[in-house]
Amino acid sequence: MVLLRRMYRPIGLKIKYPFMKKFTGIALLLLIIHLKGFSQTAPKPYGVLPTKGQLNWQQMEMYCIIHYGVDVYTNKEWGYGDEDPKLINPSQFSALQIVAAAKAGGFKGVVVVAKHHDGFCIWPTKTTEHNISKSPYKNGKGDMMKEYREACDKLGMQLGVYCSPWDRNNPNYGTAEYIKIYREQLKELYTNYGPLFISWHDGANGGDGYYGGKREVRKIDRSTYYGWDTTWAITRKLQPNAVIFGDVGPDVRWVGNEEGHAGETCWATYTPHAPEEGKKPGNGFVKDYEGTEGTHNGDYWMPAECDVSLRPGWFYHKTQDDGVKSPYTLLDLYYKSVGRGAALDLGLSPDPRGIVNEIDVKSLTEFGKLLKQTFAVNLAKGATITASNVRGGNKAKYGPQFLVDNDRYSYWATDDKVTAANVVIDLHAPKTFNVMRLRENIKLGQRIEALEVDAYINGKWQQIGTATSIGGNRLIRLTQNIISNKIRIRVTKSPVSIALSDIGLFKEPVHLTVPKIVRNKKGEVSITTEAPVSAIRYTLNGQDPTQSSPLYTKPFTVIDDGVVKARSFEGKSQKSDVTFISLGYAKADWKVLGAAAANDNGNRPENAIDEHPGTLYSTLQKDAAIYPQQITIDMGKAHDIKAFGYLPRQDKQADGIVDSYVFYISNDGKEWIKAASGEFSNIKSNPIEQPVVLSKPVNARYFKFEATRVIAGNGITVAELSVY
Ligand code: FUL
Repeated sequence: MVLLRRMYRPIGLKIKYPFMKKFTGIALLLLIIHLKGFSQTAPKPYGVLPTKGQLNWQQMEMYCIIHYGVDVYTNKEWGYGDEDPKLINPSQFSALQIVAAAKAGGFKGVVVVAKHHDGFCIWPTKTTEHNISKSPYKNGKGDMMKEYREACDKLGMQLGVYCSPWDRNNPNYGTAEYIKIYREQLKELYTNYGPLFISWHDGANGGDGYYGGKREVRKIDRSTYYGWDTTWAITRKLQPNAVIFGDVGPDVRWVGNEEGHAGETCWATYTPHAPEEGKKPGNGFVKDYEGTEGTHNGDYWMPAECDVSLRPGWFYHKTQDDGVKSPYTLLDLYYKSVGRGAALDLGLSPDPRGIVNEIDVKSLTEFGKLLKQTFAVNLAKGATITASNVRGGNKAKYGPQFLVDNDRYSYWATDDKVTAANVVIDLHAPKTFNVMRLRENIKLGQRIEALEVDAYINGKWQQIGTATSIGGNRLIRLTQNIISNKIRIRVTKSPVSIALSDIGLFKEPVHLTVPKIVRNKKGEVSITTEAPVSAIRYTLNGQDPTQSSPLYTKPFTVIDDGVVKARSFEGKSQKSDVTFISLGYAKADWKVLGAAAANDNGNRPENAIDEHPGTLYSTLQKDAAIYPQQITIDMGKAHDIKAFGYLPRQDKQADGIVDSYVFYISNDGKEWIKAASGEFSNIKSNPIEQPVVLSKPVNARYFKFEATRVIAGNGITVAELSVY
């Protein structure tokens, strides 16, 4: 700089000596070069930008949401609000064990459900009697939030809170008084438990509940009732670095499903569609969930969070012990959430003891190991990288070497006019990889719309991957190993100059494909794999298959209910994750005895018992429907019935999904006994099979499924009914 200043000095001087003229010319030339190049300013930020809290959230990538409360003891997903606080008496509650389980999976924090829809508070709040101080836990002296805080501090994890706006216990719910109470609850949580990284506000709102004994339906207008602007002002004041999660932000948006995946293209920015509210973020302003993709160059920085439970439900149910997601399923979800710039929020469900079950801990720990193994070594480190354009020619400031340093925000940039450019990564020797990571410096906004990746194989460039909406994190999981010594990245579309900050090449350990198990109406079970494996072994006794379990050679029949587990093997040491299917009684002899009229022949009642989740029994019609509607089944012979299951439609549509039911049984098809009734909680957001365990097992040949309410549409839809 000193040198440059000296060189330019002559320009501003009166030329006293003729020889200086020559110098002046050179200096002018240098100045032009300098202005074009070395003094080039940083790229102008593009569109809306993340806040400090959002940057922290992005870097966390993964956290767990912990559901523990009265539902664990009543076997429900949504408590009604009339549960006795005395239910909370865990024998081994340990926040440390729970947070450690999350940490073992590589998660960076926990969001604690401090109050779920049932209204029970796991901290000694002053706002309601319905809290932990009324439970036997630590003789009413317990405070689980405090224990979580201490556990997080001990383990270096971040803490967040979930305090349900909907409260089925509170007598004031639906009135202005409740809003005061809710804000008071948040204030307690914000002031007494240290710094929080997230305040999580659920979208499920209003409906039936206990409400202080009134037991009625309370409807609220979610766009006006909560007065979110005032509530968020409290969050900003008391927890300035916390992001606020809601269906539509304001800081983090819901991805729109509880399956754990974002869209293949997923923008961190979003413009909510809310004509009546003037496109504002907020819990109540969404018409349709467009959270999966977001909006290119949207009005708000509002990246997506993918919430999904490790188990089928959010709360622990013993019957779902077989349904814990496997390490590779979690890894797959990681690519589909974190790998698409979103965050993965994995549900953990402590069991009645108050700790994360051993089955869950095992899967989490193995998943954590897989992640570590995959991302331990960035094979692009040490590479020589050349770029087709460097901003102002200033390699020291904007050169491609920043793509492989450890700083997420140092970056390679191009000139303003250059919106498509390449970098070539010379690895110096052939390297084997199957995962690529790309990141932009999001402090300058989300800029890159599309890029393509080539590898130099057999003397020529071959395209191996493409990606859209790069943003804070983009992982490309390749379908096969690539062996190459040179990689090329071609940014093909960007509205402004490029500001790419990170390139990684990684090798995910090879694993065998997991088999798929299906059963047809005749009761025949077939097990297949996508790619050939040397052996598939299975069990019918609930144990995980080992090398000595029966070898699968051809379809076999399972008439009774039970669990089929399978796993692929290669050689002596390699084995896949375990997959399973919970089977009810085979439906070979089942017949429909009667049903509310189907809307057309393609949607016949028989589709409800054909073992095809894709076919529907539907009575949906244009005009308002009358409820209840029923379907009656003759199982051909009497069975011991412990539970039944309703599988809602699996095509992402909500019309006709039943959320309130009665289940009858009979031995002659004439005299009916009510065996169960209730609601299918959370079926809208998480449309998985709804298992209902009967209060006591019964023996019957006939059953009748009665729908008393649906979540949308006129009529009912049933993908499948099963009996266990
Ligand atoms: C949903 C709730 O209704 C579920 O019970 C659960 O808490 C999940 C994380 O959010 O919308």
